[in-house]
Amino acid sequence: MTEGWNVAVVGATGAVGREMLQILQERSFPVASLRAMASPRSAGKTLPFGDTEVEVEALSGADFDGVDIALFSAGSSVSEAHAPRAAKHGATVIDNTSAFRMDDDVPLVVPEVNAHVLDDVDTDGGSIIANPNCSTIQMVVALAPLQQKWGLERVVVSTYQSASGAGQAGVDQLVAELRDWAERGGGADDRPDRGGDAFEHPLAFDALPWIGSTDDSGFSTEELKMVHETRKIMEAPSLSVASHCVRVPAVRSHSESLTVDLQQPVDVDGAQRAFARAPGLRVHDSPADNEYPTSRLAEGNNETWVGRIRRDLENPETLHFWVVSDNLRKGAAWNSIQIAEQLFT
Ligand code: NAP
Ligand code: 3JM
Repeated sequence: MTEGWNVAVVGATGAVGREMLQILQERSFPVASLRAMASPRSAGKTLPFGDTEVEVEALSGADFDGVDIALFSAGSSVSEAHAPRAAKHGATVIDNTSAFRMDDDVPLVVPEVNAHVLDDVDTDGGSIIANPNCSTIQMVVALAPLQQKWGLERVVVSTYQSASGAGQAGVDQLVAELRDWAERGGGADDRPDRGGDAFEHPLAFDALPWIGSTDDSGFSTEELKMVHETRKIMEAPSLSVASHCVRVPAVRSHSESLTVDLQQPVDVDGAQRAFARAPGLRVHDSPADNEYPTSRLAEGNNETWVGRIRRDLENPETLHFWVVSDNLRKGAAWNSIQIAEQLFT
């Protein structure tokens, strides 16, 4: 390996980590050396990286000496335990977990929305930068052009989140349920009747209105992340956000229905134009031709797709629309690598 940066991917064997390796290659990110880290279970395994392979190290025994960029994606408790250590050894940490997102001194970044907060980051090492939750990221990409042109009053969002949002175990549970269903006969009465490693209930043939844990508010942690992270990224501390997060049996990509009250009347053509001009967004909105964003449309690409754009029947200041993006890409790996590109290339 040649000129460039020494990069470590923590959680490299996971759904997000594998996507990180893929995107580093796709983007020809200047990687001088690559280290792949995961749990001791994976130590010694190899992962493909372009034409080569990289051997996985156990994070617990790994030092970060010489690492310039550490991309963390192994859960919040792992980041809490190891990201400060990596930063102390001189790495710039880009963390995909919820561990540090709401810390006042940690930038929470979606480059299309608030790239300017990266201007103050010292790339000589020691900084931690947080990547938002997957559901928050795609929502703020779509809200940003509305905020700029019409101002935001209130956001109501319902999510339809894919199994891969719960990592590889989520995909594995869904696939196992469908395989068992087919083996049991494949009829309506053969549906799975108990949950698995990733979800408490069967996900196949159902929708589960509960993601994460909760506090006394009755909202789930996933819903609360969407409220608080959105306010921080959009620099709108009193923005009204109501969120309802639901797991659905899609494999990849999260979908969201949004109802947004604006500060001024909006027209559909103007909203379409504002979305179409906004960075990272693609409008796909011709329902009469069956053109609207689906999880399959978004899967494997870096775009955030918007469609079903319509003005409220009663209130001219209210816009309804549908937003879809690949949770493992823009919702995680791609957003992190965009941050790395902005800081280091
Ligand atoms: P995943 O498929 O379950 O992968 C988890 C990764 O973490 C694996 O590489 C695993 O290594 C590693 N890991 C687990 N425990 C570890 C430990 N004690 N020490 C070192 N490594 C450990 O999950 P994922 O979907 O990739 O997500 C990883 C994290 O990214 C999430 O927990 C979340 O904080 C964040 N995130 C996920 C999404 C998403 O849409 N999935 C979006 C945004 C952020 P082994 O293979 O060795 O077990
Ligand atoms: C998405 O406690 C945990 O490790 C939860 C892991 C997790 C997170 C998180 O909180 O970091 C799983 C799926 C997220 C996220 O992006 O917020």
